[in-house]
Amino acid sequence: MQRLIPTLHNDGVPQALINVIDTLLAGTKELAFRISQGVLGGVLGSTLDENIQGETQKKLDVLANNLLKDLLAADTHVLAIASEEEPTSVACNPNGHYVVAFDPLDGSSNIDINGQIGTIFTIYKALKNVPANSELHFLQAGCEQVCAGYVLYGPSTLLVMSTGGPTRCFTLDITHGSYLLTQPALAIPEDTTEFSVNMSNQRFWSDACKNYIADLMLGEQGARAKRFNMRWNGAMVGDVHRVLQRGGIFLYPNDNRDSKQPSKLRLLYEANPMAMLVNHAGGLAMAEGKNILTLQPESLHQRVEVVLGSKNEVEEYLSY
Ligand code: P6P
Repeated sequence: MQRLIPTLHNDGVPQALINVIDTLLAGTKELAFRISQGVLGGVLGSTLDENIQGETQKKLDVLANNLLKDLLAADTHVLAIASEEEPTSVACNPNGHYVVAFDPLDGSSNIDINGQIGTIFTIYKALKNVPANSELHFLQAGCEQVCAGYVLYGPSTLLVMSTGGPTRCFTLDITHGSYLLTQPALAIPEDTTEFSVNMSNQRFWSDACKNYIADLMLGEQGARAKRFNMRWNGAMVGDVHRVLQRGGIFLYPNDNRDSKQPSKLRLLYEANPMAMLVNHAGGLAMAEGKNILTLQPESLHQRVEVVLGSKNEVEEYLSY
């Protein structure tokens, strides 16, 4: 099987970008080991701190963030990084031409129950003539991403990534620490019978969303001519990976729980990278009726609605 680096060379990825990807993935290999150690590696449980999102930080959140931040800050090709766990972007190397944003550990609530968790990352070319510590580097539209991906720490450790071409899946071979190309081009089936949403928020959704989900629940007894199944992992990486592998529609719709903040998922380091992966696998990724990749970000930790997956099913949702 082909290893990651030759695959990237064959795809025409610039050497400097290959170096940045390799640096980031070195961190994910160490994380995969630490996570596999669980309590033995001292990585379970929570800290006494909260992050910028107001969420209690798990020990592994902090460990993962510091590991990736330190590795990338030492890579001469990295101008700056941004992270779910960092209030602002962090300037790294003045001569770097790339900026990297990441959710170091998505699905933290799954850590202590040995559930699926992952690292989501996105890479942009740095803007010219803009200071290294400017957040403007990270306010580029998702269509400007030069690389997007996630590492899913599950029964096996998988890397799913696109550098502008097909969405590829690599499997970590722990015997020699390499990511091997195991699926050269993921393709999301255009139709599905599986949806993924946190049903406990149902009373807070828009009427359109309530009606769409109600019809899924009615299945062949209602407006839809088929029966649907539901899955919710509590970690976007796990739910999106299922959609990329066998189709489905994943929804985190706006809701009115908090009048000041209708959305939950973050645009920069959750929605945009997943939208690139889904689009390059033939699916759709929308927010309030617009293609997520076309949105103009306004702030680093901006949140956004996410509805993504099988093309025909997302279009059915939009028709409501
Ligand atoms: P809820 C994890 O905290 C996350 O950001 C996503 O990975 C996941 O899809 C979502 O939030 C889960 O949210 O409200 O179901 O706990």
